[in-house]
Amino acid sequence: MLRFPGGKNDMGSLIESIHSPADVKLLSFEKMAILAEEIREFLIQSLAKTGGHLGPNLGVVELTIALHAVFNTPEDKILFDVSHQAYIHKILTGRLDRFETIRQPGGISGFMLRTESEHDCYGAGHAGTALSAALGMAVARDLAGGSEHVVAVAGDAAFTNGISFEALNNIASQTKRMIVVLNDNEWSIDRNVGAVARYFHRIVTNQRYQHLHDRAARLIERVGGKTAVKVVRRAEEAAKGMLWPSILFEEFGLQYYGPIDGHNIPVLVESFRFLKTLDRPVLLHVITQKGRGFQPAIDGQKKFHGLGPYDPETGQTPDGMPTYAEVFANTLADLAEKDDRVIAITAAMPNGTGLDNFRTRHPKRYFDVGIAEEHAVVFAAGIATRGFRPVCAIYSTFLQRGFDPIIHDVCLQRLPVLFCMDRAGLAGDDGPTHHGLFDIAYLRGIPEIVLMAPKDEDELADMMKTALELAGPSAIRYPRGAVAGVARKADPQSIAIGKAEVLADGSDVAILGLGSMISLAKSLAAAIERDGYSAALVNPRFVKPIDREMLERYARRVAAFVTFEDHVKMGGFGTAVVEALDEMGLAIPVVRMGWPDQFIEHGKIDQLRARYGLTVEAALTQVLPLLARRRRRTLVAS
Ligand SMILES: Cc1ncc(C[n+]2csc(CCOP(=O)(O)OP(=O)(O)O)c2C)c(N)n1
Repeated sequence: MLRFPGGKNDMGSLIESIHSPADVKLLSFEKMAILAEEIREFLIQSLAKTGGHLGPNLGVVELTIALHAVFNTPEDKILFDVSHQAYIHKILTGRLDRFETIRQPGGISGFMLRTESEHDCYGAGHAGTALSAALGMAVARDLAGGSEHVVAVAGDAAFTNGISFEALNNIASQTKRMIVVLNDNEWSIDRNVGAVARYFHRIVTNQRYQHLHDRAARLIERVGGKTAVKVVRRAEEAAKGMLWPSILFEEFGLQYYGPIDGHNIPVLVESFRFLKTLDRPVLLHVITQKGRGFQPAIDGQKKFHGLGPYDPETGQTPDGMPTYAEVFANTLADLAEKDDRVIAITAAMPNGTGLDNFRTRHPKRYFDVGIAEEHAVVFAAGIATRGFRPVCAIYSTFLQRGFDPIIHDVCLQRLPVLFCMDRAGLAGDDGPTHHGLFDIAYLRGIPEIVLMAPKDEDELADMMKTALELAGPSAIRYPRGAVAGVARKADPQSIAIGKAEVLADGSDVAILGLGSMISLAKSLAAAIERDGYSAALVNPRFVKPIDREMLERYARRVAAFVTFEDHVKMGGFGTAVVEALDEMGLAIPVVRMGWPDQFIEHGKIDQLRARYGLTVEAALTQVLPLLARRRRRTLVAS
């Protein structure tokens, strides 16, 4: 029997009877409404244990039921932008029995995953891809002479993203059949921003639309669910009556329908039935409420966008340690008190990056540009040309979107932009779309940039101060979550560029732990010393410029280096050490500890480190034979 721990006992029968979209199609509108309520209750109870994107999913329950009532996946293709709101799609496509494993080690993903189900036609995790990928599928269908429908579901915030507009620019000239669903809840993670958000808001609040919409919706509800041809035709007419010209989308060549109530199943179903008959690309504007059915999520939109476990009655979450994001944002706000050239820029992540705090203290020097990382970087470059000190706070994984402008706009022009990369390292539950495992590799090869990683929160503040004093570009990477918990100085101090910090000297092995990996390096040093060897422990601080003097000094003394990094080994910090030693003509073994050349699945960080050998034990098995060899040689020589 079903899983409504603490939930309503009389619920659960319908949801359990849904094994595939075919089962949804058998339901009457009344039954679909009951199913929607069961799914809500199930999500609230289940995600309370696993965590996840509760708010976005509560908003699209009816929308997803209606999509599966009308379209036939896997033949028809339904894409979700970001795909953090695809939980109901997972439930309706045969994954209810595995749902409680979502985001858990070995369990189903929190995002669409092509390898997980034939119903997941396209994987995602980053925003703005659904329209382009859907257009690709529509064009491929047209070339192959297929007849399937392609539906892209994208949130209002996806339309703050350039890729969505690049796709819009192409859709009408490249296919005659494609459906875009604009899921408009007026929220990104924070309030959605910019002219596009204001434009959607004006449509939704227009009085004339309200009147038209109410009339049409009443008619559809009266005839809805009845299949007699005449009645269906009347419903279609009513759906057409919802046409409300939107200059923006019409100019792009998409016929615009809506806005319609995204919680009204009959209206949604009839609208989709009508839209699938059209031979032109269309956009259906659907109004939904994020967090619907769970008051704490409605009241706490930002928190419930995505979160860890919570109390399913009250929405309370356990108190946590301060995070790197908080230290970053408070430090930046402090530095901005003393330096009015400091500007903070976020790409739709004021909450996650901590910049909410900066906004409160320096509202005029705070910019949320929407989900527009590429723009954020070029925008920062422009600001920097005028003598300001822009700081782009962007997660490591999302800054991948800004790669070209970091080279072309920032570094090539040697502009003093600081990139603060939160979530650098394994992200854990969110999985491979969100792991920040590539930033060293993509930044290290760019001339001019200074790249740092602090061992703790106090050093993060020092590095920020140092970076803001530089004449050129810089970047700081720090991990997700709780800080190390060290004592903080009253004021940050500048540090010497390109100088590592030697925490303990030693003569047999030099262990370099980049950033928060210093803790593994420390444990390895202790384990090695227990075996009677002398280990130097080094906090490298800088990936670039790397401390060659320190490397040379140890290369002449020790039998081996060990490098630890929360990053792929290929192109990472350990590679930088190997390259520097090679360039200096110093032949010495380097044991590189980092992530292998493959995508790492979602899961708990400790478990994944154990699985992939990013552990003290794994390092020991590689380094001890090297040390023993030298000891044997020394004994023979003496
Ligand atoms: C490139 C990129 N930048 C930032 C994010 C972080 N992010 C995840 S969901 C989201 C907001 C999505 O809002 P919307 O598309 O309107 O969907 P909603 O959650 O409101 O349903 C953001 C900013 C991301 N996934 N991808």
